[in-house]
Amino acid sequence: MTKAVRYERDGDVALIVIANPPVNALGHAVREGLWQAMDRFAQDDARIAVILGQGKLFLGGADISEFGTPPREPHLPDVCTHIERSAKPVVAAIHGPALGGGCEVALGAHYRLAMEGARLGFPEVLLGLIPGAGGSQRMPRLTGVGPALDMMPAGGSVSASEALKIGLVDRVATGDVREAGLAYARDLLDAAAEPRRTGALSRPTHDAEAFDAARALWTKKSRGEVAPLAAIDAVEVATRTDFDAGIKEERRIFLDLMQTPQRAGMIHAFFNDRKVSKLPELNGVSPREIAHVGVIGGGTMGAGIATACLLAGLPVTLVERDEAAAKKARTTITGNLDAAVKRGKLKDRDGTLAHLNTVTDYAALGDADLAIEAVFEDMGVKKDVFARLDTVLKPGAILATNTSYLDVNEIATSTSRPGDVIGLHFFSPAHVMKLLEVVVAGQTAADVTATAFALAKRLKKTAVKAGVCDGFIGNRILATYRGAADRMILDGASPWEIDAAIKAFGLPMGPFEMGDLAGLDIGFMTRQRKAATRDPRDVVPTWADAMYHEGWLGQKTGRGYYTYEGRKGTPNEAILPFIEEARGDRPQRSFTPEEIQRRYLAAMVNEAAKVVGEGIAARPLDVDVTLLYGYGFPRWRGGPMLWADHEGLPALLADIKAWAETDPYFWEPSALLEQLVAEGRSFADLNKENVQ
Ligand code: 3H9
Repeated sequence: MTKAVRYERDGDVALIVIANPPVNALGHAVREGLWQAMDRFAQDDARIAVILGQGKLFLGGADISEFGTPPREPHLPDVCTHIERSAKPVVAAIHGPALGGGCEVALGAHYRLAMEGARLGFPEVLLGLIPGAGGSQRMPRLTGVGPALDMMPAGGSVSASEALKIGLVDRVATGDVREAGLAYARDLLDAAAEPRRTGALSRPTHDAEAFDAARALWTKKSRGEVAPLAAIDAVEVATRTDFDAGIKEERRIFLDLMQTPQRAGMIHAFFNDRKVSKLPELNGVSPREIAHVGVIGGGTMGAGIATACLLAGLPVTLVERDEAAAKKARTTITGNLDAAVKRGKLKDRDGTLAHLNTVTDYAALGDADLAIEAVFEDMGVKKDVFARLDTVLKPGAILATNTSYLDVNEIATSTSRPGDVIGLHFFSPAHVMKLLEVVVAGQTAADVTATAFALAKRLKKTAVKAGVCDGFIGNRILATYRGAADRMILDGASPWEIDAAIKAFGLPMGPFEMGDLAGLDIGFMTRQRKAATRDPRDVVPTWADAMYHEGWLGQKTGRGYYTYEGRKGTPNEAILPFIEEARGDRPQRSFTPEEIQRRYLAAMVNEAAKVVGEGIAARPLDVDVTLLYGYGFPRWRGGPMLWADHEGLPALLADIKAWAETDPYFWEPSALLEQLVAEGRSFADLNKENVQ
């Protein structure tokens, strides 16, 4: 037996306990230990075995850190089959998550008990894979193809009671998992229960309609991601072949996917999700306690932030300038909560709403531990709000601004406590979007930053630390790749070609569709704001100004780069004369989708390298996470910095330098990129050097 698996006895019952913290991942030692435990069970006089996990969960799945290394025997599919072939009955007693390979071990057992609070699921597609240890063959045999098609392409999971309903488990219990597992085993012994092998069940019925519907849905949703459709294929295999052949075919698909860059991209993203909050400067720093949040401003953003806090169980006091605005904010928040109920994210709307206090007097914030300002994006207005907050907030309270580009250091000067000031840049809609940029200003105290990260976790958001600059990490990089798109228009590409190419790359929207959705007045205002400080060599999209003056502001006016009927847009060719005028006698050329993608991505990466080089982002991985969660960058590509590493930094820099010959201002290479190329290093190397 390995250290990771213990074999114990309680009377007639063998207990096989997996103890591999933190998540009982099925690494080599666990697989070997499970194999040996099953051998021992076969040989001793125990009459039934219970497999369970030690700690807070059953099994977190295959050990992801082993992916990409040569596989070592015993392989997980064989371990599951070894369990299933046991001549004596085996029970899986599941508490907490049983995911991927963990769920497959449970399916290898003959009986399954789930504790309340357990979750069974197959998240493999979120790693660019499919279940690879019999899950796609055993689950449909137990539940029929419907639940498997709901779960596997989505990487989803079900609760204990849902699992019972669909036949994935046999019993749900409460209390201690070991006690419940023993009790179930004894009940099975009393009933003289025999081994019941899922692999021996008959083939699930092939439901052509269900497969067609699943393929149609995932062809649309997956945008170039291959694993969801491969998961559907694997489930279909279960309906067409016998079990052994099905297992072989599932393994083949799994191993093929293991070799893909998509798998590498998804796993890069998985580990970055966790690394992003590990900052050396926060080691040993305790966050402040947050029990009451104040929000200033109840527009879309403020109401979204208040909703996010309420959904996380935090009482909110929202300050608006008058009764009418406060009432409107309450209505917006109520609507947000109603939508959360509809999406199944909230049960008790009224109870949650009872934690909202809408007021017009800052004095009501006296008890708040954190106040988040979400008022009009203007330095004077923000400073006024912060000066007022400074007078009413108790000592130790945190003053946060939701600004998306303004200088947080300057905002902090309007208070007597700059150490308590921080930027919390939420993305709209704030109660839905996962990203939170934590903007750490010059004097922000370490425990204030730690509190921001703790808050993000509580709000179920991914926090990225950013430094102060115009646009921080995300919006600064966005401004640059939007600039690349504008330059391609001047050089001969159409907005619609650019949008199509960017969507083909895997983003949900192209830049011009995005502009239409956000409202083209926003871009116009930004250009106005920057006009005074704009470098004369910069390109101004004069056609976009002309569109603004026509009142073509995008979806909200029914016309922008596209003309809308409902949400569906068709190219608005009436903008072409404006574009022609902007092009003047500039030489024109055509662009292939690949050329468009390369310029757009190169601009993104070049600016991102500047952002890292200047210390605005701590590491390349912080940029990857920002673009993934805030800007729709396809997760299966891992992020722009991983994309750049795959493309090869020397080739990318060579392209940037070639474009710089005609447009040296825009394509000025990042010093960091040049340095990495000169030293033969990659962004991945930089990540490794800067991760704890
Ligand atoms: C699979 O099973 C394939 C099979 O079908 C076929 C095989 C042949 N491996 O998330 P946390 C680390 S594919 C290795 O903060 P939580 C994680 O990096 C796999 N490491 O905890 C972190 O490390 P660190 C399918 C893993 O309590 C630490 O554990 N399974 C794994 O919030 C704590 O993680 C999945 O996709 C792993 N499988 O949530 C499940 N999982 O402390 C992925 C975690 O150094 N895991 N780590 O940063 C999860 O969803 C969550 O971790 C879980 C616990 C819900 C389990």
